[in-house]
Amino acid sequence: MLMVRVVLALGVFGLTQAVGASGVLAQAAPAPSAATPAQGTPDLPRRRPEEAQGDPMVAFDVNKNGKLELAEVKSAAAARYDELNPDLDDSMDEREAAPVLQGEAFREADTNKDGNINKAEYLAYVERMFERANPDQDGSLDRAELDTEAGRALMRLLR
Ligand SMILES: [Ca+2]
Ligand SMILES: [Ca+2]
Ligand SMILES: [Ca+2]
Ligand SMILES: [Ca+2]
Repeated sequence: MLMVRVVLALGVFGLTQAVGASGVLAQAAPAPSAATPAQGTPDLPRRRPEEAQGDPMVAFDVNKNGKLELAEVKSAAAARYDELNPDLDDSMDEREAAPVLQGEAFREADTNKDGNINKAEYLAYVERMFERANPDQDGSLDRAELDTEAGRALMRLLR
């Protein structure tokens, strides 16, 4: 009778140890690898590029009057030009300009036809696009004007 109890007790003790050990292993091994994608993946598909770039009114309306004036648009365009032309050589080739100007638009902006867009050409092109987006010629773009094809084309030159 005593022998049976001892064997039983040893058996239960051994079982508890095995479960305990495998329980520790199960928690220690998969936990870090499972936590990494769980934190990274759910955010990525939700965040669309338009949301990441934000509202143009919020981004560029420096004087907060609810409209974009030509000066605000040109200052944003100048900053974008510097960003796209990190060698600061006042000459944006077709490869550097690709995020904002391609094909016909690049040739239209390149008014001296040297195959490069200098900053003055870029700002002059931005100004022409501003005028196209501003049919009432009141010197500023309101939300309705930004929400036209010409308005959206202009915004693509700024970011
Ligand atoms: Ca403004
Ligand atoms: Ca350059
Ligand atoms: Ca040029
Ligand atoms: Ca206007």
